[in-house]
Amino acid sequence: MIKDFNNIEQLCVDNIRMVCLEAIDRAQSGHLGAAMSGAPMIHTLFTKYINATCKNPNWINRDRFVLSTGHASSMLYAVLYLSNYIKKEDVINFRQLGSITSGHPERGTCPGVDASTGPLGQGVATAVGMAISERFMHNLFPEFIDHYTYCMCGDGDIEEGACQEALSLAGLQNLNKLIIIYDSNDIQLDGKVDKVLREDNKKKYEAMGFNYYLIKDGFNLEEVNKVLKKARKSDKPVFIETKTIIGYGTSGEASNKSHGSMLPKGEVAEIRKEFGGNEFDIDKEVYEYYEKNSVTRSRKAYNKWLRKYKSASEDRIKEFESYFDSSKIDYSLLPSFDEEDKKNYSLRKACTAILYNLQDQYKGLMGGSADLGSSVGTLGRDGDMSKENPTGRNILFGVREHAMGCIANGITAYGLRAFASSFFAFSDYMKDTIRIASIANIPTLFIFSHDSIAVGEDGPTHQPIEQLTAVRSIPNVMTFRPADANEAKVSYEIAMKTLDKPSVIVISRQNYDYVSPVVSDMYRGAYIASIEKGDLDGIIIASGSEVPISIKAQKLLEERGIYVRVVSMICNRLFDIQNEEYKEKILPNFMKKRMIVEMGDAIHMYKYLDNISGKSKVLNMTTFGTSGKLKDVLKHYGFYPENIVDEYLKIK
Ligand SMILES: Cc1ncc(C[n+]2csc(CCOP(=O)(O)OP(=O)(O)O)c2C)c(N)n1
Ligand SMILES: [Mg+2]
Repeated sequence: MIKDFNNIEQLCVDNIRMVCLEAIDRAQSGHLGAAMSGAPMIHTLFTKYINATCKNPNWINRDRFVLSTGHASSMLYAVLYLSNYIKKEDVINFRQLGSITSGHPERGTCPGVDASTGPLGQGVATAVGMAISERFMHNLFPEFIDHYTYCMCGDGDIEEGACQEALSLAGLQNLNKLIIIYDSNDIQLDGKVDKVLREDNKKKYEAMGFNYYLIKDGFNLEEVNKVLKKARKSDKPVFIETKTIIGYGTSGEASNKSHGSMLPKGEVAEIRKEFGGNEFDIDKEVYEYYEKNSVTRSRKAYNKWLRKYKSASEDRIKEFESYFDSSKIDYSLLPSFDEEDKKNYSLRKACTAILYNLQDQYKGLMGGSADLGSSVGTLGRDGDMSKENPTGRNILFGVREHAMGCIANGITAYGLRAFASSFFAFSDYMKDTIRIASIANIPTLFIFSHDSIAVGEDGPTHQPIEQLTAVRSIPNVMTFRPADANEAKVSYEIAMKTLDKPSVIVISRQNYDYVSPVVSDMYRGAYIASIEKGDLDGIIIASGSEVPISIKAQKLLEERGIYVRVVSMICNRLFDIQNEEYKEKILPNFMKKRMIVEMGDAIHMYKYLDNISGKSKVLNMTTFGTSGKLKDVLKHYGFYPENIVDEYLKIK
């Protein structure tokens, strides 16, 4: 790279490239290839288009920017540095323990990062969620919300199902302020892209409902600028393919050697020597350019918005802000369920009533299902969201679970609140989206029904076994498995009030035949669902639909003069953080005789047993289920009161 002070924009791009190379070289870790190929696009976006300001990185009307190629994080950090979000030391400390410039961008860790990215494909889908949110809010508050969602992606992204699912939906929804910029550098980690992907992108994305633009030379800044300008006037979402060269200017140029490998020792210093200046130096002209075209330009846009915002009526502002604030929900207004209701409601129906009530009280809540809305009972208010009805809060995701999880995360990260739902067996399609929500502290609501082998006839493919363990294992996730409508109501309330992590609510398919009144102990994760009627002999710990079966077993034992307690473990993570006194109240230490009843893998329940005394029994699933009538399947695997009694009596 040679400096050309007569071409300031090129000088900016090359300074960015130089700093990226040095940050990666110093860390001896990172991905230089995509930073070299993507630098012209990210530079153009930040200096000409993106309105977002370090003065208030959470400005609600900022343009959203998602770097779906999270591995190219160094170039994002470089422009965030030049735009005053972060310091030079942050760039120098790239990928070091405790630094805010982590290997892949992390929302909440580094200011200016709108989405945690790295798992390819998901960034694009998350951006679709943000674009949906923008359109929703723009239609309600055009004076406050009017911005674009930009997303840079790469070959790996567009090969991913989640990305394709999301783009297909974005086309259908006609999200015309969504601009996807695809770094088409022909290379990915294992080699040439055309060994694994050969498609006519123009035809493909036009067929999906996009306007497609090709930038033949992605390093031609005028061309990049011209196309971006056009893209902003589009009547459809935009897919811009920019042809570039991976690892440009390095010895690994145009080959997969430059994807993530380190350059030979001394090469970066050589490039710097030729370029001029010292390590991590930025030319004065570049600072000045960014100060004017990124920092000041954006700050002006922000100040202009702020003036307009402040001049709006108090009522209007209050109404606007209510979409981003769920704290006004009055939970005492949620429906209550008594013995009578169980005849009228399946747990799913009860959840529909709860969810409707929450949406009626809080207009920022929206969501839907992957074509199972009426089956899971998770329907949004105000009609189906569409181009014609952009404020409809029922999102028909189609059978696109992976994208649905990401889109819900995008909506929730935007500041609204989304729920995403399906059958529990298919939560596997969404697992990484729950995981990303957790890492990024996004409180998305994931709602699953058909939570056990009690699905019956649909058989083992539809009967979750290990899924409970899977979601309970994800750090920072609240997993609720309510046994009845009132437990479900409490689960929803806790989930809605939990703003720094996602919640997973798992409910049964079958009708529930048990109703407990709401008691305050339910809010502590586990409570005594049915107390022993005499001297305590042992404790049965269950969750979900196994609670009522266990209570029936309790009654049978009672007839024999054996008194057990049934504990409903609604959310083990919540119970685990209660104080010792409460834990002792529910699971007294002296009582070693305990039994777990769980119609799935129960690994997270073992900790409530006493391994030393051996006075314990676990009735759970260690194999897949089988197809058959619900009753027969439960009988086959021993999930009926008489068998629980038999198993309990075996505890010595
Ligand atoms: C879901 C997922 N699978 C695999 C990876 C590992 N990975 C990171 S970058 C990459 C190559 C992607 O190719 P491309 O988007 O063309 O990036 P480029 O080589 O151009 O930098 C792979 C496989 C990942 N981050 N996410
Ligand atoms: Mg590539």
